[in-house]
Amino acid sequence: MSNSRRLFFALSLPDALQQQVIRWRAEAFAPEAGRPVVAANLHLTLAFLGEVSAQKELALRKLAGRIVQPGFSMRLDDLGHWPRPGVVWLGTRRAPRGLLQLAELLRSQAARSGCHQSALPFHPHITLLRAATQPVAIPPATPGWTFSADAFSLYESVFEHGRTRYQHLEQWPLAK
Ligand code: 3AM
Repeated sequence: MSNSRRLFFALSLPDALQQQVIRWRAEAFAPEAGRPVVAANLHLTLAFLGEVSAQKELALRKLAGRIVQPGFSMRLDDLGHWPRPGVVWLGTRRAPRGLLQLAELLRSQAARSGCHQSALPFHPHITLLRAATQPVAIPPATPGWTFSADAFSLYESVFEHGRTRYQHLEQWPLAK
């Protein structure tokens, strides 16, 4: 499977929001809480595809290009810790319908194309810290940023030189 790639659909965070989040994170969490995700890697995963052949990737890109879904806004007003995967995350208390519909569509297209989909319900989140397997003091609140999504993207997860980097491959607009 040498020409397969590890892919996922996600929402990108605007650069300004990435910078606000990492500045706040440095104050809000102790250094030993976990390994901070670098600013450029902050994203909200919509559908994880796994290792995908070039042919399947092409088919999934075509399907993504036909999606007509409205853009949406959400408040990033929720925080949590999943000790088992060791993830501290930023999320929303009220996921907008547009977000849930988009994720559902991408996940069902992926499943129909043979990409195994987790049976766990979709929990929209932006991973802030990894390797957070010990108890973490979670701040009582976030600054309550508003995140507006007007597009979604396909990314490749590349592991090289001991690091994971997310390569942006293609973006599709959400309707106004
Ligand atoms: O950073 P988050 O949590 O949004 O956890 C992985 C990351 O999501 C997730 O895909 C994103 C890009 O790597 N991921 C990795 N393996 C996965 C799997 N087997 C997975 N999600 C579901 N099932």
